[in-house]
Amino acid sequence: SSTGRGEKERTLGIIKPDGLSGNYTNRIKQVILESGFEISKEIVIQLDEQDAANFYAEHSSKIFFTDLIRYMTSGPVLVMILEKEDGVAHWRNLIGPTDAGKAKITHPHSIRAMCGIDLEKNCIHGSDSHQSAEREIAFFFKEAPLDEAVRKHDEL
Ligand code: RTP
Ligand code: MG
Repeated sequence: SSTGRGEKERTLGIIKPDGLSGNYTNRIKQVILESGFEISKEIVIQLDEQDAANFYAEHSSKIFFTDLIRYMTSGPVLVMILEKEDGVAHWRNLIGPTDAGKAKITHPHSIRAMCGIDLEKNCIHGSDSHQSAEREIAFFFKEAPLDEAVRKHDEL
């Protein structure tokens, strides 16, 4: 949901290992910028199994979980904070449906249609709600210095 008229909403995007190794980064960023998003932060990182399991904890009981963790740890990922009015909904719309194979038919202009392959290897992630976005942004970009100082002070 939007944060209000004229105000930007943050969301999280991840170019998954297949997107990065397939050299889709520049094309994806072009689509992002042309669609009116600002990329306010970005990092390239290699997730380990624990990171990926924590990030996708909501799927821990699914049959595809083990495959998902293997996929997300198969190489580095590029994590971005994206900002736009009603950013969460616009970003989900821009990446397209989870199954990239189907996206090629039903949403040919989506990012998943451009660089994904199937239900698993869909090349890009998008937060599914405002609340998820804030959790996921904190997961990758802990705004540490102040928070940490406050916590340490509270522990004294
Ligand atoms: P994401 O969280 O990565 O943006 O994807 P999503 O919301 O469209 O889909 P979600 O249900 O959250 O699934 C997370 C990721 O798990 C992989 N997946 N594999 N083999 C399968 O049945 C299956 N289903 C999902 C995909 O990589 C999906 O993006
Ligand atoms: Mg999801």
